[in-house]
Formats: sequence, structure tokens, C-alpha cells
Amino acid sequence: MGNSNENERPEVEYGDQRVERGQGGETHQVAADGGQRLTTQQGTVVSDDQNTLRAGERGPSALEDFHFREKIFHFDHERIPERVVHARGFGAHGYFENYEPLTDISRADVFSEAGLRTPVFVRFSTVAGNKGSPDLARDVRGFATKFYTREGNWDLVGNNIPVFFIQDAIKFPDIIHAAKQEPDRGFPQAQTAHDNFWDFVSLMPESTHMLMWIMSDRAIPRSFRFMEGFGVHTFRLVNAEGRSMFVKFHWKPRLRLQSVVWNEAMKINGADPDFHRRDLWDAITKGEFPEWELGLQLFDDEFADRFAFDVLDPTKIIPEEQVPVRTVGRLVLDRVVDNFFAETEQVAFCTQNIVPGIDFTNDPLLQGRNFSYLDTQLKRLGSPNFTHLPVNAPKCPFATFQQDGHMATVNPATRANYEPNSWDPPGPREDPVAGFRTYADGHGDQAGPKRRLRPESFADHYSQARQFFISQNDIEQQHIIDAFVFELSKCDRPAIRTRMVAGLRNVDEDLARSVATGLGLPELPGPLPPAREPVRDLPASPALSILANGPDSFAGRKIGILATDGADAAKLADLRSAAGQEHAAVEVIAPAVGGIEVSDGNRVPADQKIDGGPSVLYDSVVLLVSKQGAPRLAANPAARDFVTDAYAHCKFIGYAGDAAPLFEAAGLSSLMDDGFISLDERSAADFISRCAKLRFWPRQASMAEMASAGV
Ligand code: HDE
Repeated sequence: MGNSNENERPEVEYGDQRVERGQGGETHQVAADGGQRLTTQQGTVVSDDQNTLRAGERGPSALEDFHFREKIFHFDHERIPERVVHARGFGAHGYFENYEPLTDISRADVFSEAGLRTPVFVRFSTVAGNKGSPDLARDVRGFATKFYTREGNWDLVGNNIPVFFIQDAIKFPDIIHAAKQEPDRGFPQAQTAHDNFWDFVSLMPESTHMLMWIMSDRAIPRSFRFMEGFGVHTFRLVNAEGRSMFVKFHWKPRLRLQSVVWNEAMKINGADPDFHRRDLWDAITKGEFPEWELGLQLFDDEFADRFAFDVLDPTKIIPEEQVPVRTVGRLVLDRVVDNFFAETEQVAFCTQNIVPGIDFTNDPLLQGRNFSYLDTQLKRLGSPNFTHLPVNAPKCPFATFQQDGHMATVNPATRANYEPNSWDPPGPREDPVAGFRTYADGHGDQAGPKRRLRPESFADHYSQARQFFISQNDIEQQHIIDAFVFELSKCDRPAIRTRMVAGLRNVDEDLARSVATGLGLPELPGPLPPAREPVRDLPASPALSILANGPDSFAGRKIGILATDGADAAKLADLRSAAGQEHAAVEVIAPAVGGIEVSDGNRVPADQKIDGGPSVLYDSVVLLVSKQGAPRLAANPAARDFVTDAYAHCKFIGYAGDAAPLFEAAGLSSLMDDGFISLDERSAADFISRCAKLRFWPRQASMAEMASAGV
């Protein structure tokens, strides 16, 4: 019988696609003449990718089906271990452009010439959640940059918060275990709002400063594009003469700072768990390239000695008001990845990837990290040859005598695989002048007997936590209080809540009292005994506030226009053009994704259907409602949520036409404050310029007043 008529398959039209239909009704798409043909990994052309080889039509499958075997084998092995921390991330390519030669302070190639562009790959991440966790978890964000310099790869593996939970790397597994899902039950995922986390940190006073940051809105950024980055540790820069300065690295976003509010974050996680990665992808693919400036805080040994805290302690900052940040270049992300796995997943950052002109300090956290990262890459990528992967390979010449190992793809073709040798060609040789030389750091107390001992200079755990708190305005302080109350309310054990409040008493009495009230603690516990009495009069640092560092335009932000059939076409056009001029984006949300027929009879496609485009996805909203559309919207619960959430999140709400029935149905008619802007009275451009403030914050206070009055 042989190959009966299995190749005779009738052609059918499936919408716009012409396909062949097999005997069992299955779809076959066949290569066109000269078109690309499907093959196995070995290059053998595949004739049928829909059916396994089997004995008879309904019989068992044949072991000899090498195509099926290879396809399933490969699929079974697609996953590599996710990162033990920072599993959830998103990367992009770009460049770093240096403004001026910095040769007086560093011999690093990246800082050598004005206008020099060094290619980079940046990966942003959350820390605690697994790979598939939502983007808007309350968490630190990773901000890792690989500079492919002409003298080797430099990895600046930083975070969006300038301090860390712990002072010594030996505690890293503990803090991460405590933060991630609890081991018996395997939850909760991507959140610190659980007993283990608060149990640990309430017993670790050194975490207090970091806790203030992660309970602030820094931990729920609106976008990677609107957050700062920090190298965290103190590093060193070294010039060609071997002179060295200490340095702290800062990334400052061009579009300035912005965060979401917590209730928004929780809802965004449901509505669009990919909110941050989509935002970065959209911005880059639209040509609105995200930018940050690199800033350096430079200081010498003498400053380090007189500074109130130990510069090697990664739970401390150096206020910008004390050592100004000097901007030295800009980072531009202008290319999305071709392939998420190949680039974002396989990129291997290592803090010990350093280049001449930059050096480590003895920060015990940094020293521990330098040990850890290489190890983790071997585990994840399965071979010491992970540096051969294009995203990890230097873009400058490199030559080693390392060889073999799994998946070796860069292999020398000469006989010399050691040195010294006498072969011709001899292979690479060391270069004592151009090569990396460790700075002969003689600063501070570096010698002595081997001991496990935390320096006393690390013992002040509260002063800078207080400084952070008093640097926030009322709105931000309230958010911090609310975050502590929210998180601790998820702890089952009352003793953990009480212990945490006891620690907060060393930061700020009002903070501790407000959190205690929010938790319904029967009485305020006595303060934890501090290892060192906190300094209570450190000056406020305005650089630490998000709201003091917000944008002065609406650029890079997004308006959601909820519109119905019959919506005013001219107003929609005005909004689009005013937003375009401001480099802001617009999305139309409509009852059906097919779109609406606007007042001039034209059809406008929608970007979102109402329940798929809640207002939490936008920075401000507009309602363009016709008389006939109004009652339908008012009766739609998703439309009502759209406006009540926009109100509760203090957004600017523009409206035109017949929005009143929706406001009425949402219970907002009597609450319309100056954050509601009539587009029948004001121009679209005026509305957008008001939106530059991002939120109508006075509403937060009036909502709080109404809540306490029980209105
Ligand atoms: Fe990491 N960290 N870390 N970390 N870290 C990792 O390396 C580690 C720390 C940071 O997008 C791991 O490739 C130790 C501070 C970022 O791929 C691992 C300690 C800061 C990323 C690791 C720290 C960071 C990582 C896991 C305490 C801010 C993601 C996967 C001593 C300055 C990089 C990996 C990416 C990733 C170890 C503390 C930033 C296990 C031991 C402090 C941004 O090697």
C-alpha cells in the first residue's frame, strides 16, 4: 500500500489564509515554491508536522519517528533555571555617550573621550517574584547595565534604591529566603507582605533604612523609564597615574520620577501583569527612546574619614546635598531585543566584570557579590562558556588560554594553549601597562587578625532611615505609613507586627504611632534597643522625594480616552495632536474593540475594550461621551470603575459632551474638584499641560477627610 493518498489534501480558505486540509481535518501549511522549508535540527526537510508516525491510522506511535522525538526532546529542555533572585526582568540595547573626557579621575575607556558611544545592554527586574510574576509587585527594581567597552565588559549591576537590606553578603540567602514564598506552602508570590519577611527584617535593625525605601512609592515605579538607578556600593575610580577617588554611581531618568499608588499597583497587576515590559517595548519601538544621565558622586579618603557613616556600609547613602552628583554622560535605550530568551534571559551580569580605571572597595556586600555572580551564571547557563553567547561576549578583542567545556564555540586553532610557550604564533601575552591593575587601597583599617566581626562604624541603623522619612512630603509620608500598615496587616503573628512598630519608634514617633493605629495595636510597644543612639537632626534631603523630582511636562506619559459612538471627532483629533506635540501617547477605550463611529461619521478603531483598558493603565483620562452613549456607559460597571478609580488615584479627568450620567452613576457628581477639567471649556493643550503635574494630590487629603468623617 505504501504512501497511499496522504499527500492529496484539499485546499480550503480559512479567512485570509489558504491552507490544505488533511484527512482528519487538520491544517497543513505547505512551503511555497522557493519558500523556506521546515527541517529537523539536522537539516532534513519535514514533510508532515501535524501527525506522528504510527502503525495504522489508530495504532501506536513508532519509535523511529526521529522528527517527533527531536521536536519533543528539544521542547522538554527549553527552560533553564530562572535567576534565584531578579528572575522577572526585561532588557534592551542602547549606548552610553560620554560628555567630557574624565581622564583626570579615571582611565576607563568608557569615560575617555567626549561623545564616545559605548554599546550597552540593560536589564531591569524585580527581585523577589518568579519569572512569571507581575511587574508591579512592591519590590526593589534591578537596574543592571553591561557596558561593552573597548577594554572589556564593565557590568554596573545596580538597583533603583541606593541602599540594601543587609550589610554583609553572608546574610543574602536569609533575606531572600525570607522575602520569597514560604517554603512549606509555596506562597505568597512576589510580595513581602507575609510573616517570614517581616519576622526577619524586624529582627535585623540594619534593614530599617531599606524598609523605608521599599515602603515608599519607589518600590512601585510607574515605568522603568521614570525611575533612578544606583550602583549602591561605594566604588573607586582610578586614573592613569594610579590616583583614586571614591565614587557612587547614579542613573537619573530624563523624564524624571514617577510612581503609581498602591491600590493602582494591585489593579495593574491584574489588568496588565506585563505593564513595565510593555511600556519599555512600546516606548522604544515608537522611537521615544528612554534616557538616563549617569551621575557620579566623587569623594576622597579625607571625606570618607569625616563622613558621619562608613562609606563601605551599603545601608547608607551620601546625601546629594552633601556630595553633589556630577552628570558625566547619558544612557539611551534605542533597540529592543530580537529574542527575549537569547538576550534578556541569557544575559549574565557579574559584578566582578570590571575594567581598568574602575575598582572595587571593601564593602562586604560587594565583596560577597563578586564571588556569587559567576557561580550563579554557571548554574543558570550550564557551562563556563556562557561568555561565548553573543549578549555576553565582549565586543572588543579578547584572547584567553581557557578551552573546552560544554558548548565551547570560540576555539583557538593554534597549538599554544598555555604560556609561557615558544610556539609561533605564541598566543596572547600579558600587558603590565594596559592591563587591569588592582588599586593598592591603603585606606582605613584593612589589616588585623582574621575575625568574623562587624565594624562598629556600621552600628547606626536608624539615623538615615529617619532622614529618608523626613525628606518626604505629607503625601509620601502617608503612603509609607499605609504601606507598613498594609504589609504588616498580612502578618498572622501579632508579635511580628509589634516588633516592627517597636523598631519604627527609633525612626520617627509619628510614623510608629500612625502604623500602630493603622494596625489596631492596643498599645505602643517600647522602642527596640538601638545598637547606637540614632542622630535625630540630620537635615532633610529633597533629592530623596519622588514628588519633589517629578516631571515638568507630560512627555512619555499616556492618556486613556473613554469614548462612545457619536463622540466629538474634533475634540478627539485635538487631543491626539496636543498629546503628540508633547510626546505623550493616547489610547482609545470603547465599548467594543471594533471601535466607534465619531461625530463626523468616521470610524475610529479602539485600542482597548472597556474592561481590558481600566484607568489604572493611564496617567490621566478623558471621557468623550455622546448623548446616545451616556446611558450605556453609566450602566456599564467597568465604565463606572474606570472613573471611580481615576478619581481615587487622584488622576486628572478631562470630559466633554455628556459625561454627567456616568459621573452620577459612579457617585462622583458632588465630588468634582479642580482635577476634573471640562474640555468644552478648555483646550486639549491646556488639559495636557495641567496633566504634567501627574496627579491632583489635594484630592488625597479630601478623600482622607471624608473617610474619617464617615462621609
Ligand atoms: Fe544581586 N544577585 N546579589 N544584588 N543582583 C543576582 O545573579 C547577590 C545585590 C542585582 O538582570 C544573581 O545573575 C548577592 C545588591 C541585580 O540579570 C546572584 C548579594 C544589588 C541582579 C546575586 C546581592 C544587587 C542581581 C541572581 C548580596 C544592588 C539582576 C541572578 C551580597 C546593587 C541582574 C544573577 C540581571 C542578580 C547575588 C545583592 C543587584 C545570585 C550574593 C546589593 C540588578 O548572583
